[in-house]
Amino acid sequence: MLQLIPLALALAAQQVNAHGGVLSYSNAGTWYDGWKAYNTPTGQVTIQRPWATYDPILDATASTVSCNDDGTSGAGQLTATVAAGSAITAYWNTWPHPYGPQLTYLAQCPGSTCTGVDSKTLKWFKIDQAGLLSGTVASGTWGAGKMVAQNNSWTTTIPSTVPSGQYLIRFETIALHSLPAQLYPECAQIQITGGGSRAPTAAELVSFPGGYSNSDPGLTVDLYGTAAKTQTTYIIPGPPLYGSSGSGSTPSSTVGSGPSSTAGPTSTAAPSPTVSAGTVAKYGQCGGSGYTGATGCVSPYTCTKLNDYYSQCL
Ligand SMILES: *[C@@H]1O[C@H](CO)[C@@H](O)[C@H](O)[C@H]1NC(C)=O
Ligand SMILES: [Cu+2]
Repeated sequence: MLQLIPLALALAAQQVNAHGGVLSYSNAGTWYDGWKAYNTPTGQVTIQRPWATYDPILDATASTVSCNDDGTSGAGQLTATVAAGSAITAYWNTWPHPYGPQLTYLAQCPGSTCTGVDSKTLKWFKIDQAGLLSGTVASGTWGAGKMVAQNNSWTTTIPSTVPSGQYLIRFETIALHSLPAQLYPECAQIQITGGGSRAPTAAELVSFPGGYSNSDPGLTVDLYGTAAKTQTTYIIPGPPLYGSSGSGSTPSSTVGSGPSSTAGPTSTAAPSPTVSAGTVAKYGQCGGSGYTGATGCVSPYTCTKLNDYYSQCL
């Protein structure tokens, strides 16, 4: 019986260590500590939305899938001011799951602040994604592996074309080492300044929950099956990337002419478009190993290789 106590403690510790979330952010030299999920909510003051648990979300349609909590803001909720075109980095704990995609979304809040706005009521658009970067589904390098390799962090550039305003930014890593897929999203409140005039098109907008379904190919891929040994493609879940669908100035109330014909809650299995020349905004991704989105930059920018994984319109 005496042996059971240390074993139970070891298992409990392992369970916490096995998962986690976004613990902090940085932007333009400013550091932002995040919410501490296992501390009392009382007195917590942070730009991050409260979140409940280090455990994964195993149902892609769960009510918690927008921001890993009930969607509400904290009592001490802050908002970071972030310039359009600047890079924002999210930092995870020492991350144990290198097999799966990395995704970053924005959602604009309707009023003068996101504080008090339920994240489940917002429309989200994807500004960054990295799926299978090289190799095969069984043994290749994934976006999450890149995140682990770069200090358990992921840097996203706020597109300069995004309209200024109040937003939630949702960083997400998805782990595919076991099924159902494990979703780990966390959100922070930002005010984007100096932005542009390209609202996301209707085809680029989804709700969370709603943006994923449990049958999405990107959430049901089997890393250990025979097909995975030769498969070199992977369909990242969610809507087409911001800037890849429809024309550059289509307002969000108009249905875009992009490849995803509907943006309804269950229409999310659509893969990112392969080619849509001339639609990627300045600073948007236009190439890189494993990248499957649009490759043409809006005038006058050209697709510029930054490294093997990332080319950007500059
Ligand atoms: C790595 O991440 C930690 C936070 O998890 C941060 O404190 C540290 O500055 C980062 N190191 C570098 C070189 O960016
Ligand atoms: Cu885990």
